[in-house]
Amino acid sequence: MTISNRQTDSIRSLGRIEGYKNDVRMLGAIINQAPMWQPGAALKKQCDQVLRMITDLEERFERKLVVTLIGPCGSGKSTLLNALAEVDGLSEAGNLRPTTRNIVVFCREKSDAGHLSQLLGTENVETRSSHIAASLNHAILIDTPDTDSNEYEKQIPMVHNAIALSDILICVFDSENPKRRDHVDFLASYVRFFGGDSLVVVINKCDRQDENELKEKILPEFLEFIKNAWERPVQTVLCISARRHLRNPGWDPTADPLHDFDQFEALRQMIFGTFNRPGFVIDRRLENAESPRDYIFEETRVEVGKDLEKLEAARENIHKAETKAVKDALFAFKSNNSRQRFGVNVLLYQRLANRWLGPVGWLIAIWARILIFGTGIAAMFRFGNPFRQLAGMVSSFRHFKESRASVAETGKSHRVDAAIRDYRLSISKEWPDIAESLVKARFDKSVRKIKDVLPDSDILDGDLNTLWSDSLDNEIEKSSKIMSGFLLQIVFNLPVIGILGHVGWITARNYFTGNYLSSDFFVHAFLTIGITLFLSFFLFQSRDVLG
Ligand SMILES: Nc1nc2c(ncn2[C@@H]2O[C@H](COP(=O)(O)OP(=O)(O)OP(=O)(O)O)[C@@H](O)[C@H]2O)c(=O)[nH]1
Ligand SMILES: [Mg+2]
Repeated sequence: MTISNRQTDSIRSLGRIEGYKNDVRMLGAIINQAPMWQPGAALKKQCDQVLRMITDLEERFERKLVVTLIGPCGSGKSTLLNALAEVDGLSEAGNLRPTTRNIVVFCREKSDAGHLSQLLGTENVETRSSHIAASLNHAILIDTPDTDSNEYEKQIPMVHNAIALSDILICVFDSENPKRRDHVDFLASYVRFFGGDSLVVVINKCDRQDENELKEKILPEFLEFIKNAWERPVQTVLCISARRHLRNPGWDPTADPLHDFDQFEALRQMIFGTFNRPGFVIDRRLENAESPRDYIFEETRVEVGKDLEKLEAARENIHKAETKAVKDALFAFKSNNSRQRFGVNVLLYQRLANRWLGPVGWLIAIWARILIFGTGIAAMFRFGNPFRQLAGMVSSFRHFKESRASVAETGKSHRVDAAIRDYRLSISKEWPDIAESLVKARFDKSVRKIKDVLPDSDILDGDLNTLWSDSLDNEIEKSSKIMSGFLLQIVFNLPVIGILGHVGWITARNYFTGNYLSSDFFVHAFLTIGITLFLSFFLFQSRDVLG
């Protein structure tokens, strides 16, 4: 693979990692939307942790692969590192516990450990190298202090941080006591983030066990134990004897190795071959970013799954209650219909007055004024009700919107209050049942208090008002447009304009011939024009009634 190929691979991988982060962020946002659902708090916390992990991983994307040895006190981590480095005293190993108090970084260049030292604290990190380290081009190896010694208070946070910065965990267990519950549990919270090839389990000191017992009893039992504790099987398990591969194993004459079965070479190959391969680090990090993402989604799925039936029942209840509440609120709005229709009528004529031209337009403008200033006069002269036409056009929801016209005229309408009251009342009646179903679905008990659940009445009121006024405006605009078509205006204006033209022509012709008309003619003409105009207007209005 050429350098540029690797670079494009790395860019592509970074893009995918960004995508994983986005997935986790979105999941967090969804969980946030249900703050009363109790499992959500823990899930959100884990989402944040996963995000942090992926971000850390992204930041070290260009750095060498970090392979970390981790295990309980005295399991042989330091001995294993020494055996791999081919220098016996590289990391202090021994019988006095704990022997390793710091993070020991085995790497090629001192600078390889710079980033880790910075993040873990320079006083906590020691750097070592040997001639073997020269081959570590793409990986670094870390020995950690144990987490169960009497100095654990200082060491545990250090190990936590080291794990968070690792790409591969090599968990070292002591074959003499592999089923160490405390340690397996300590690791359980991490291993779920290290999937597939990122997790290697090593059983050390196998030389102390009878070969058959090791293969037929100790190993299978351990695998079963760890599968249960970590809730999944481990892909790679190797039985080794680290001490055997020291320059000077220094066996006690009474404690020679009991057999030769040893998978140390496979482990060595894995670390210096596979892990150290260029390109491996990119694939590994990509997968290491994917596993926590998958983990948190799976975890959420499991948690939601536990409550799914109850949540669906609650949703059904809420839907029913809401439909009923809206109906009740609508009913409150529909009362006192004539007033609200009048409000709409006023608004509609104002729009029509703007749109209509010609004599009929003038009359519409006058009519709009009359509607606004004299309710009494308007009632007397009312020929038809254009609103009826409007009323047929939209569904009952529009009655909400219509009422806004009266609301606008009279300020804050008592009808809005009534609707909100009825809405609340209706929901309150159903709430105990809904709340019970939610509590069963692990919602916080405070969900029973309806006050905390329904929006504040000012907000509800504001929302409804805006909704109605917007829809009403829209509706009136639409109707006024339909009622002001160009052809329509010509048809209704034509009779008056025709007569006006005719009267004008007669008047002008007689004027020029010196034959002056009597005032009777003008009174007559004026009345004809007036009557025609009123008739047109009447037809215009009744068109809506009939149409
Ligand atoms: N028989 C046998 N003993 C081993 C083997 N590996 C390590 N030991 C011994 O186990 C003891 C502890 O080894 P260390 O390497 O110090 O263990 P550690 O896990 O680094 O211990 P801490 O740093 O204290 O957590 C030492 O006396 C080692 O010689 C092995 O493969 N076989
Ligand atoms: Mg050690």
